[in-house]
Parts: sequence; C-alpha cells; structure tokens
Amino acid sequence: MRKVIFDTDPGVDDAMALLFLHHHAGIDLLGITTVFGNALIETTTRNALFLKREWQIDAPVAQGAGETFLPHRVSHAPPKYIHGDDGLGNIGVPEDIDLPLDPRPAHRFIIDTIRDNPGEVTLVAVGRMTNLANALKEAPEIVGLVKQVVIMGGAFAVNGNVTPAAEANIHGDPEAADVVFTATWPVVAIGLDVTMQTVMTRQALADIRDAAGSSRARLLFDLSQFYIKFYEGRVPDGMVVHDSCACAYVVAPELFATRSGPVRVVCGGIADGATIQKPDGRGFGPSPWDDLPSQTICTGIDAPAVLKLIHDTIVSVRED
Ligand SMILES: [Ca+2]
Repeated sequence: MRKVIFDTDPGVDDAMALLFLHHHAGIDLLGITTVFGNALIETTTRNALFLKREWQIDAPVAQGAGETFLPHRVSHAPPKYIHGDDGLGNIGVPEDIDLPLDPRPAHRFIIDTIRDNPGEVTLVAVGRMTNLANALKEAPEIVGLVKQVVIMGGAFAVNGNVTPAAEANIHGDPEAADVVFTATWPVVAIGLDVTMQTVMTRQALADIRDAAGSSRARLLFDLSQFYIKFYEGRVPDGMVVHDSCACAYVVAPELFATRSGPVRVVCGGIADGATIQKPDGRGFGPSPWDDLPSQTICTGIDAPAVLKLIHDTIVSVRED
C-alpha cells in the first residue's frame, strides 16, 4: 500500500482525482490538505469536507494556506468561470458541512504525518504549492523523510494556461513552487505537456457513471458538467483531467515518459510562474540551475491507458 497525502484545491478535476485515490486498492489515503486556488480557501476546504462526506472517505481534512508563500505577492482571483462559483460546478454544495476539521493547519499535518511514517509518504499536490513550501520552511528535515512528491503543475515544452508562459498551479504561487522544486526531495512534475493530452469525453464520463452504478459516480458526473462546458471549443466534448494524471503517475509511472534535471520557477516579470528545466547531461554556462537536485518532469503520456486506469479504478468500487 502506498501512503498518500492529497494536497488539493477542489476543484472539479481535483474531485475526480480524490475519488481515484479513494477507490484505488493500492493507495492508503492518510489525509486531505486544502489550499486556495480554484476557489478561496474556505470554499476549497468546505468542498473537501463535502466530498469526504458524500464519498465516505475516512481520511481527515486539514485546512491549509489562503495566501501565497510570500505575503506581499498579489494573489489572483479564483477562476469562477472554470470550476463554478462553488468550485464544484455549481451543483449547490451546502454552505456548511457538519464534519470536523483536523485541528492542525495543513502544513503542520503534513510535517507530523511524514514524521510518523518516515520514508513512506507520497505527497500528491495538485493545487498551488503553498502548503508544501510552508512545511519545508517549518521543518526542512522532512526532505529526507518523504518517499516522493508528485505534483500537477508546470508547462515545460508547451504554453501555459494562465499566461503564454505559466500554468495555473505554479502561476498562483511561483515562489512556493521554486522552493518545492529546489529542495532535496524527489519531485515529479506532471505538467500541461502531458495533462492537455488527457481528455476524458463526456461519454467516457457517462460510461463511468453507468458502469459504477453508484451515487458517488453520479455526483462526479454531475459536478463535472460545468467544467466540460468551460472546455467547449478547447477540447472535443470533454474535459482535461489534470489532477488525475498526477494520481495515475503514483500507481502507474510506466505510462509516462520523463526527463530529469534541476527545475527553476521564474518569479516575477512577464514570464512569472514559468517552469524551466536544465536537462541533465546538457552543458551550459554558470546559471541559477547549478548544484540543485535533479527532478523529474513528464514529457510523454499514454493517455488512452491513463484514461482506462481512471475508469477501471473508479468503477472498481460499485457499492455506496
Ligand atoms: Ca487542482
């Protein structure tokens, strides 16, 4: 069993990724930590509690950062036209969910859980990297205690999706992402290079709903419709399942092609939030990439196999 902390800003594609982790037989979900991004922190946390309740997830929810790693940074407003006013496709999530939060802030939950499970925890981070950066700031020694850090974020050989240069999770807190990439823990970045190739059609999502025959899969289908509408004209009748790609990597890395080398994040200027790797083995002059740990970025994906893995995993639990 792979022990996972899921750091997330639900978020429609976050919701699918959470159900994937919850249903995968090889995943032991130790906790859900929230971060601002797709919506304000109060909303993403409420949504995590809502999904925990609706999907009967045992893992605790800990609320994380509502502001960037560096407090002076101007924060970008949540993109309500992508995930809806409520962050879950305007399905009418209740204002309050009667479930307790973990008393700790997310970064402290991450630190404690890593210390309690040395060498065993995989951090799967599919929102802004703020909680991870805050955890590193408070307890730098966790770099040696984590098994792996798998993030959805970045755009390496392709354009961004917020600006021509930057992908949303990185653009939302570039300094935090640079801290995460340059720390001496093993990071794998699943960026737009591969996620944009991974489009689940409306029909494929309906097939999951029908094959699972559960209220869980019906909820996933319903909350995804607003997001599919956003993607109209961008992809053929469906949605990009960014965050599920990161979860698929955790259990099936063989479905991805990768490249190794130190990664830096551009902080400020017109390319704010751009991610740039110095590939291992390439010679350059002295640069800000020197003497930093080699990290892994994904350059290719077997998208049909990943989509099938998502389907098979979500329908593997048929009971409510
Ligand atoms: Ca997300």
